[in-house]
Amino acid sequence: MNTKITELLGIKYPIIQGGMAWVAESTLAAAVSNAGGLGLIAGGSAPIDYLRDQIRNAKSLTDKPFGVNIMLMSPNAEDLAQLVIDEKVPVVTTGAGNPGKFMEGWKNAGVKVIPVIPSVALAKRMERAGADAVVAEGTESGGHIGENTTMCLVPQVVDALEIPVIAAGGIADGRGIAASFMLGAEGVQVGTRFLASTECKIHETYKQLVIDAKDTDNVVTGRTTGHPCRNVRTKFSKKLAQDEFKGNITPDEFEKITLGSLRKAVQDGNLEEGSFLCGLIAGMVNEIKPCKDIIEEMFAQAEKLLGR
Ligand code: TUI
Repeated sequence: MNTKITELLGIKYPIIQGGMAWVAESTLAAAVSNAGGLGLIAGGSAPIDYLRDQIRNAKSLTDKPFGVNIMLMSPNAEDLAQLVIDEKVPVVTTGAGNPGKFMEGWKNAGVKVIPVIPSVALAKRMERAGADAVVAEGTESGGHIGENTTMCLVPQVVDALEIPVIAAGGIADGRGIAASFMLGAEGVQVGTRFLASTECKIHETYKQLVIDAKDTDNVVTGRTTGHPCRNVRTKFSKKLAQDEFKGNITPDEFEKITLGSLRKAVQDGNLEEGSFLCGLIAGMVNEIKPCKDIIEEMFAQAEKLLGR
């Protein structure tokens, strides 16, 4: 399945793995890249030495292209922006902010830049700044989200830009890929489906929550802080969202409660204090499989639906 994205990135299938903070490490990234997609290591707010090790480990696990996701709200974003240049990482995706100030350095170093954007306005700005493609991410996605949906955002971004658009948010099977292509996307970004992959190193409790989740088992926290975040519904996430809604906690208290909560979910499977970030499509994710099987099955279904 050749598209502008497979050509741009030199990959077999037009699929990139979501840059999930704390989740997307070198083993998962290499598995996705080895299966013909583009694996990503998430910078999150991890220390630079750890990320350098992760990048080098991915290089030892795959000879295929892989990328790094830079979460722009991280205090380490500037150092990581330089690290990807020093380590000659071929692709960068960015999230949770505007990467404009790093663009020139990356472009000069030959790094392909794919910002994740939640709106047409930001997409246009990214194209003007020299982005190679954008990920148009709908509010169905896990983690930090915008307001617009994949169905509405993707075609509007496609119409507004010349560069290729990758659809994200709510895609976990071949129907999601086929639908994205119908909306004009040239590729897809998939996060939640890879949480339930054999190679994903998250705590078993996290994987089981994703597998068990029904369509409605989802909660958005952080609406009062301006940084809404989509999670699996647990007692913790439900109470947090309710307390926010009722005005029972201040944004400062919210920050204190959620500090370190991603790590507590991913590493400890801590149901009392962990934030299990996850997209709305989790209800359709019911089985743990190797990344290769996930990707091949998704594209076999998509190709059939698209009549290719
Ligand atoms: O970034 C993501 N998803 C994430 S980041 C993350 S870690 C985190 N945890 C708590 C609070 C915040 C982050 C977990 N999940 N997706 C891409 C994404 N980017 N979604 C929304 C945006 C975005 C928002 C505003 C991109 C640009 C933007 O620009 C505002 C501006 O500066 O103009």
